[in-house]
Amino acid sequence: MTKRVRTHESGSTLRSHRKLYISGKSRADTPKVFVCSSWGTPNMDQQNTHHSTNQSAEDGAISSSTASTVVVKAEPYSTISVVAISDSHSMHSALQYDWPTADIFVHAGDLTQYGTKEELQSAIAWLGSLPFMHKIVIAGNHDIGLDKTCTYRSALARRAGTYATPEQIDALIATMRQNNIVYLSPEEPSVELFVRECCVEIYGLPFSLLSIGPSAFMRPRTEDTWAQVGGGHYDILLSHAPPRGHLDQNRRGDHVSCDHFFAAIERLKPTVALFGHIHEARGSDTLTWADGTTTALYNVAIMNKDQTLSPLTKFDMTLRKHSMSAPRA
Ligand SMILES: [Mn+2]
Repeated sequence: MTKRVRTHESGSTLRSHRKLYISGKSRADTPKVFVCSSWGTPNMDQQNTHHSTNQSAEDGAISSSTASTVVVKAEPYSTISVVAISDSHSMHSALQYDWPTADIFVHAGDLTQYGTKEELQSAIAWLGSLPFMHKIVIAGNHDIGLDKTCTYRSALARRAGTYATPEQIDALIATMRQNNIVYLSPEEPSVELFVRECCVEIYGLPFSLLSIGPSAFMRPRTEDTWAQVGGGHYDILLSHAPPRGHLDQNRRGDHVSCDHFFAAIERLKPTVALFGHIHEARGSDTLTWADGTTTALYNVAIMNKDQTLSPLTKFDMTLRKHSMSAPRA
């Protein structure tokens, strides 16, 4: 796998934007193919329809007698699968999931309970052992040992280790990289994954609203934590806290989450938005926009009030293949 880094300006701050490719195949290496048929919506009945008269449909080889009717295959979409959880709170050794096959695994924050270095080391080792090609992780408000600015210290943390120094935080993040874990943070919030000829664009931030208790990456309601995302297209937006008004009700029934995350979803209209944090609001919902497109929302928190664990969330996404060129006139 190769990893490319490009920087681009977002507001006044340079943010790195990572590109990951499977099988060492870069975007530039991906051969261009041309489709002469119409580009309909994803339809399994159509996916095996080939519009070439004299090609081997299976091998995808170009076979045509005239340059103007070159056809490879009429499958402009692929379906990729995602498994997502959040809020494992150092209970990962208790997760007895029979992990399903999936292209991408996402953890939406709160890997730990107290955020100590030792808890994070354990969680990273567990993440590294999971059987997924791509693993995407953000921190949550409990993950103090990933936030150099957080001064909160739990009196109970001594049971779980010691808090990381800034240098040790860098080492923890380096360990994630060594374990093939993509850690999205305010400094490196986005990644492009190439899966089944699709480019999956993901943007993730760890923020939640300031409140009592473990307060890593917490911000006041007045701060627009999603201002840095700017414009652009993302298939998945990833946040520790939910968007306000959706899958964010606490036990009293109050909507307790982030206006700015909802505004970012409304602005960017991602295919999927993933989050956790409000454990009791676990579930899924769909937003339908005025143009008919939709955003699927998933609160993937797995920790229940009685410390039992919920099933993991798995879903498919149908995305346009990146390697397809626009149809010729
Ligand atoms: Mn949380």
